[in-house]
Amino acid sequence: MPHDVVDLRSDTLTLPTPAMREAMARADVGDDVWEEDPTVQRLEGLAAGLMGKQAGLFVASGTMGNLVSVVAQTRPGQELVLDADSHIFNYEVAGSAVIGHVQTRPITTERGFLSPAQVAEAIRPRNIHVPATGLVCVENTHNRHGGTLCAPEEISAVAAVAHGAGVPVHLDGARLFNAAVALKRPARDFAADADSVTFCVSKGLAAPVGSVVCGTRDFIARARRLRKMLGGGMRQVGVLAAAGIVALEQMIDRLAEDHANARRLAGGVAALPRIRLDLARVQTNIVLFSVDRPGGVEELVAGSAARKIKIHAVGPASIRCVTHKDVDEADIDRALQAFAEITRAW
Ligand code: TLP
Repeated sequence: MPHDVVDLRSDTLTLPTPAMREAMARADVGDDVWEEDPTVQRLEGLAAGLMGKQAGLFVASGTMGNLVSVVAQTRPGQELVLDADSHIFNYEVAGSAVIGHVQTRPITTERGFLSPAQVAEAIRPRNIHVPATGLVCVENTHNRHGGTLCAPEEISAVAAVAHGAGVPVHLDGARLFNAAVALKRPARDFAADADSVTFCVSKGLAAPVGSVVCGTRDFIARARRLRKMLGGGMRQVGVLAAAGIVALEQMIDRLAEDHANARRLAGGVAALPRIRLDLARVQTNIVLFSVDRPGGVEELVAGSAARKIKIHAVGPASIRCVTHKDVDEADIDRALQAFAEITRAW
């Protein structure tokens, strides 16, 4: 059955699979605030195993996972070092500042990843005038840089510098499995030197809700208290965790299809007039491009919508398309056909 609407706005729009619905209906549940939900415990154990960490914590969203990770590992008045285009800095409603009383230190990078030298330079000296550096964050894959990825070794190199200064590292791995599949490396390699890691089951892995935070038992105990403080202590939430288990057991390997579709889309988009797209940056399931024509973004978004293709402007001159399991090759070709019609006169 061809899809009526082709939705390229985000992989968060994926619908749960029939296997997920089935698992949700059958899930054994208990009160998770009492730590009595067996399905949540299974998901957390599975996640911790995949990340090579002692423990996991199921949270409502990537935003909540990042927030509890930041707050659990910093003290008020400390500084959080991160890329200037990071999700935490741009799209998490300043939670680190509001809840954690942490100052962010955004650093501009070329493809979303701080180099070890940049981290070394950003870490504050001991000095009565300056804040202490509390945490370094890495985002992989990188959303605002268009799904770019970094290798496990790059994270380890950054962590070595941070740890040398006594500073922990958090990995915002909302789309970590996309990086793992693209580089054919186990997810745990990326998390090896991160003190905490968050990944989402609700994006390309297609579960309806949720992320898992992983780290040491002690860190997870602190994160659990913070989750409760934020109102994220959920009760018979095994019905949601059940879908997360299916996501981890069945949906990781197929991310390769999304990456192939992203390359197909990018190849077509790059050939359109007045479009700037760096094909070397199309490394996973995100296609980011800019439109070099006043009003061009609006024309493309509206023209696509009129053809039942949903795309998303992420800046006055840029558009992001995200591939996922509810978009197939035929949908990509339909989107390319629409873009060609809209830009024909450009
Ligand atoms: N990203 C969403 C939007 O918030 C922009 C998307 O559609 O891409 N880290 C990264 C790298 C993310 O891309 C996101 C979500 C999050 C964290 C937050 O996850 P949620 O949406 O579950 O809070």
